[in-house]
Amino acid sequence: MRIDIISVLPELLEGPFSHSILKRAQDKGLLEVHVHSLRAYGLGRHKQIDDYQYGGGAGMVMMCEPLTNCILDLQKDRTYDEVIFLTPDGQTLTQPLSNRLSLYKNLLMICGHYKGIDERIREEFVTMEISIGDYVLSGGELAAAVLTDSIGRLLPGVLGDETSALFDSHQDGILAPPVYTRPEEFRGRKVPEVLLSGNFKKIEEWRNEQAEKRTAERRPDLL
Ligand code: 6GU
Repeated sequence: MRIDIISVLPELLEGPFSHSILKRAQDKGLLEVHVHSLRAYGLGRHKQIDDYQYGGGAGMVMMCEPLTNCILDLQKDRTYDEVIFLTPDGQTLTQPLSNRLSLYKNLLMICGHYKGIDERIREEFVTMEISIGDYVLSGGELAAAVLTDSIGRLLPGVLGDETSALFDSHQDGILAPPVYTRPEEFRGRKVPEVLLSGNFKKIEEWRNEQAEKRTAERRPDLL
C-alpha cells in the first residue's frame, strides 16, 4: 500500500513512521508513506497557503489553489482509492473502517490546519472525511499518523505473528483480555492459575470470559 500525506507541517510526521512496526513495514516494502509539503505549492514569493475567511471571523482558511495544485500533481502519477480529509467533523475512526481502508492500494490524506480548508476543496476532491475522536487537535497531522498506523499494522506480513492483529482490542468488537509475563508472582499478585495449566481449551475459555467481562465493565456500549 502507498499512502501520500499533504501537510503544512511535514516535520510533525517525520517521527511516527520511522520506528517500530511502521518502519519495518516500509523496510519490507509492504507500506510506502510519502509526506508532501503544501508550502511548496504556496502562492507568490511568500508561498502563501492560507488567507482570511470570507464573512469575517477569527482564523485563517487554507486556500483552494495550493491544495488543488498539490492534489492534481499527485493524481498525475496514480489514482487514489480514497482522498481522505482529516477533520474533527468527519466520521469517527473505528476498527472496521481501518480494516476496510487497509484493503486499498493508494490513499491520499489531507491534513487541515487553522480554521480548516476551503469548502470547495472538500466538494471537489475529498471522498471521505475522518475524525479520530471527539476532541480538538491543532492540526490533522497527528490524526493522519494515527490513521496510517492503524491501517499499516493490518497489512499482510507487517505483524510478525500473522494472527496477532486478530486478537487486538476492538477487532472482534470487544476489548482484549489481560495478559501476564514473568515473574509468576509480583508484590503478592499471582498470575491466574489457568494460564499456567497448559490446558489450551481452558485458557481460551478464560480469555473469552475476561474479554467479555472487561468489555461489559468498561465499554458496555460495544456489546
Ligand atoms: Cl482528524 N483533526 C483535528 N484537527 N482534530 C481532531 C481530529 C482531526 N480528530 C479528532 N480531533
